[in-house]
Amino acid sequence: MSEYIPSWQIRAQFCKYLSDLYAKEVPLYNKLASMVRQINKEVIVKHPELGLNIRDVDVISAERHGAIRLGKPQELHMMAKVFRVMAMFPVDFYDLTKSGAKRQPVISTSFRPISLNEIEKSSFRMFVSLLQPDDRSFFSAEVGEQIKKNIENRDFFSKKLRELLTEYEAQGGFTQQQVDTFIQEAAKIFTWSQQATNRKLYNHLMDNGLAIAADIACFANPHLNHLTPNSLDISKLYDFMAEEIPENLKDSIEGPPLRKTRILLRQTSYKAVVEEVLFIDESGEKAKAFHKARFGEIEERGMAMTIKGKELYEKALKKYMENGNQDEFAIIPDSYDDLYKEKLGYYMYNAASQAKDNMSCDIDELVASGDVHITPIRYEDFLPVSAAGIFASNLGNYGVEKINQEETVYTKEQLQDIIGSKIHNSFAIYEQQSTQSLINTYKELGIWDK
Ligand code: OOG
Ligand code: NI
Repeated sequence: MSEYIPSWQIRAQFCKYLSDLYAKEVPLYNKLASMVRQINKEVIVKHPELGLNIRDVDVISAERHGAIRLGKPQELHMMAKVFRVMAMFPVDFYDLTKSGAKRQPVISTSFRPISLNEIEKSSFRMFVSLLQPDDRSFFSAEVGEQIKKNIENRDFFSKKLRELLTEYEAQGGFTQQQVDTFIQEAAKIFTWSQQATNRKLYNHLMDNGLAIAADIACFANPHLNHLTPNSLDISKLYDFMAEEIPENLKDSIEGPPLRKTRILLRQTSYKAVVEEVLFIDESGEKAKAFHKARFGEIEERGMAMTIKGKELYEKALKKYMENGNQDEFAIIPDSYDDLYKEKLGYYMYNAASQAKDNMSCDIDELVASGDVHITPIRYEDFLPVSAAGIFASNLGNYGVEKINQEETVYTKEQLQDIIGSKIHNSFAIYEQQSTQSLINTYKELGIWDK
């Protein structure tokens, strides 16, 4: 037996460490986390059909994701190595320079577990964005250079962490003692330092709707900007937040509206808290200022959708963004059977009967006859327009509305080169999971070898 700790345990321990750290650093987040647990408890009691146990409320309410923003390619390259230890791999490419009403000068990916087994054990993931200071539709050449210069020499990966990563590569695993040090050292990257640099650049960026660039370029390390516990009923929790913390609440829930069937991802947040920071300039001169970066978010995950399903969602979303009418989403059927029949969502297949003679090998017939059960696969990714909405509201509605100059083209390949490995395609992952369960079901029903 290997003495090494399985990666899912490192991921779960890391998530818990960050959660405790963030709750300590941001009292409002601590309050949010307890509100999440309270509403989840109520849902579990009221809906026994969910098959959830009240004893598991802490696990059910644990964080599903966090987010950080990086300033330069080397930082992303190193971060990817840190995530690899926790079996968190890049999935999907999000270009936020072109998403949503307020554009942001970042491109992003999500580091997450990929296999169902890993996801089940700990689904924690991290949304990671990389600033694009060379994008001339956001920054002049002069400002772009100032940003780059300001972070040129920063290095928030401790010597100990680098050593550990080398050891990990050589050994292929970590002992619990190494895990403890790894988590402590990795968590340092995500802490809040209160110290900022280059007040002139900071003010310039803030004055020009580029709060995100200020948040990235004027601090020594990429503080965790939010964590997101899992909610079983986000609409109910939102109403509760409206009673308890009304002054901080984002004014809407991102994603699909409330429906009978849960699809994709619904999320909302309380807005970033105002925190005092101390600028120390080159001359040594100190000045106090206030910065808004750290917030708390909640999410409720539903079914992963096929390419066809997501296209339908995007079509409805586009219209909704134009006219504000939620009825636009009615083009997406609201029953799991219809979603299945129209091939809009991904499902796992399970044999519900014994192998019989003359069994059909048409999966749709087997589902209709009840010989095979289907269960929706949960969506594990993000939605670019929702992400842009979350960014904007937490940056005090900052963001650039229109790009006047020629648009820069960002590609998944560019981001892959920086990361140093392939960025997975979420559709392919869901497709593979669904197909594998279909094959297993055929085998169980004796159809496979016929
Ligand atoms: C990330 C915003 C995106 C989400 O849940 O869509 C995100 C950020 O603010 O850095 O986390
Ligand atoms: Ni988020």
